[in-house]
Amino acid sequence: MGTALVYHEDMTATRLLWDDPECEIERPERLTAALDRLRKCGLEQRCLRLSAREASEEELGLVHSPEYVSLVRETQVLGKEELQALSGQFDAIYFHPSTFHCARLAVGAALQLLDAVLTGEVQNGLALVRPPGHHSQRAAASGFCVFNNVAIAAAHAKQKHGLHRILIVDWDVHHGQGTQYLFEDDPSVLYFSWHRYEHGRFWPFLRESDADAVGRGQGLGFTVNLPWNQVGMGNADYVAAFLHLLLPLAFEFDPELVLVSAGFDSAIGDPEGQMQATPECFAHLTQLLQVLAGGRVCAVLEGGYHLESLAESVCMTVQTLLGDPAPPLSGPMVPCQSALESIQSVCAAQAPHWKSLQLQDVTPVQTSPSTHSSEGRPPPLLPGGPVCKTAASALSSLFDQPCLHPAPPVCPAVALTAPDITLVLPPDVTQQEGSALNEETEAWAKPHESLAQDEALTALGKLLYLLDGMLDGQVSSGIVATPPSAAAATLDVAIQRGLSHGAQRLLCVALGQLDRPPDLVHDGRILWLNIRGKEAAALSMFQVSTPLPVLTGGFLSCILGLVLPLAYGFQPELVLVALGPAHGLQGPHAALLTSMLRGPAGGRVLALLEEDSTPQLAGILARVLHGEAPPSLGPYSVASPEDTQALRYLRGQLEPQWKMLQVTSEADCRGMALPWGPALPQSLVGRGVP
Ligand code: Q9C
Ligand code: ZN
Repeated sequence: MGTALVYHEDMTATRLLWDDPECEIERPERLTAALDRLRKCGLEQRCLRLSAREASEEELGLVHSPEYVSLVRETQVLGKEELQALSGQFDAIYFHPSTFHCARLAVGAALQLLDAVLTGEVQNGLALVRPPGHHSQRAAASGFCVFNNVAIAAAHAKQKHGLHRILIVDWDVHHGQGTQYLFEDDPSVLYFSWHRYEHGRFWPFLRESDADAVGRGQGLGFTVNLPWNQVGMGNADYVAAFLHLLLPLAFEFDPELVLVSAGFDSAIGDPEGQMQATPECFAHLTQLLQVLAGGRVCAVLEGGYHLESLAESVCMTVQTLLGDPAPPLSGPMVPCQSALESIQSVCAAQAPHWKSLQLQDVTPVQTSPSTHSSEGRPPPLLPGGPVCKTAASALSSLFDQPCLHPAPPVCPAVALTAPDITLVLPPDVTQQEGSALNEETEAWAKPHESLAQDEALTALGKLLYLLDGMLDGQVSSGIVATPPSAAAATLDVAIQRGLSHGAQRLLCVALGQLDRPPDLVHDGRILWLNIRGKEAAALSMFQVSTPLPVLTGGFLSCILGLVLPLAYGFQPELVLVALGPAHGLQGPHAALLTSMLRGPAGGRVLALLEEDSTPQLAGILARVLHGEAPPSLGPYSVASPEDTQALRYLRGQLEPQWKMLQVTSEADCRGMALPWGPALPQSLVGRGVP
């Protein structure tokens, strides 16, 4: 349905006219750098370009007082001295004769984007604006922000479009206190912000930026603050915050629209944030938000002061809005101690208001006194013991292996044998069909009795084409349908083929009656995850099974609390999702799972279905693999006690090895039993271990 990019060159006009080290970072080049990069990457050309309009004074009045609007209007005619004097009355603010015009364009851009999305003209979009908005309050400018662009957009969405539930995700590195104040008693706007806080020692130095500020009156629980108490937060910390905190709440809230206060001062290199998240991380954050609200995501620029980092992060965001798979994240996916403490304290503060957080252990943690300097990345978690150390080192040695070809932007292929489903194959895959690979297909099929019949063989042939296409980087994702009796053997061949092609890490998510192939290697190249409805068991860190929860809350906590943390920790080159016999998954559930597994695998997901699955299921999976939003799961229903127990049990088992599973800090899960000990294959032990 398309992505809008809203902009107006006039927004480069406002600038600092005097010396002020605090304000000089907010400069016109921020916009031109971002736009230039979007053009160079060919991304601007793929968007629907919209020229920003000025917001009306009535629209400004949705959140600002008439007196404040008049005050800003009057700055247009002031001289430099008067501008400087007035600016001094606010915190970290400069006015320029063009500021009023620019600030109205910034609000107008956000509104235009919102209207385009809510009328269905586009699916999502980004407004590239200056000045930013989230520090701006009803009657005050603050932190380079004059009018609160995102807050006005939210108020407009309620008033003009009749929306009832709007999620604002503020990933800027500063606390959007302006937005918080404007909606703190409003349950129709869920405001989530993470921000550099350092126990209150970072700007804007507010007590109400802490985790225990949860909203007031009717709005209790609808303000969610995640304070970062150390600098150096990185990809693992951000993704963990989304998986364990934001997304559970967001699914329970079930927003009709997602507004992003998209500041990129939370990215690596930024002088304000001092954080470590790479630009690719914003592709993942965007992708994670796109599963909400039917994919209606409106991102509006806030901060971001390192021009390179800003430009690249903007590109990552737009590329993902366009539906391209997120590039794999670099670096070990291990959240730091301080991040876990922060996430945990938010869970504790919010648990009374959200069912989705009640499954987690909510005992508040004591913030441990910092033993290291506040500069630089906090040291990684101390391993819980020798076992963890071995596992972690073995895993990191796996990551040293060269990567496969990167997946192409979007190029899914669908290979189905059922006649009533459209066959969509990219030319390079179809052309080879029936040629040399047929012999190879037969060779692969030979050991498997269930692959003897024609139908099974045809499906296998298609699977092998697709798989090779994916491993060579020609095709990003695919769907293959097999006869039910051939599902297990086909999956087995897919795994063997992947390994023989040189795949170093293959994640296999098997649903329904599909057993782990008996002769599978135990060397850590395969993470086998069976969601099959029997019992929760971790036979090793690479072999996990869990019951399939039936209620929405259980299903979501299984995906967000187990499957995705494992997948992000494993960083697979390829994911096989196999919907086997009696998988029991409804279309929307299967779509959500498949859609979210694109994240950790750089988009390389191969879905295996049974031939007699409905054409609707194949269609829905083809669409999510193409980057479309999965359909809504419907109203939230809480997880069953059994589901919660199973999840907790598996977490307890696997947390020491898979750090992305942690929501409690290390101290809390120490002492959990590890019945299977190190369970590391001999071939891995010692590899790359100092
Ligand atoms: N060195 C936005 O990112 N100065 N505003 C903080 C700490 C104010 C940031 C000084 C920063 C305002 C939209
Ligand atoms: Zn900021």
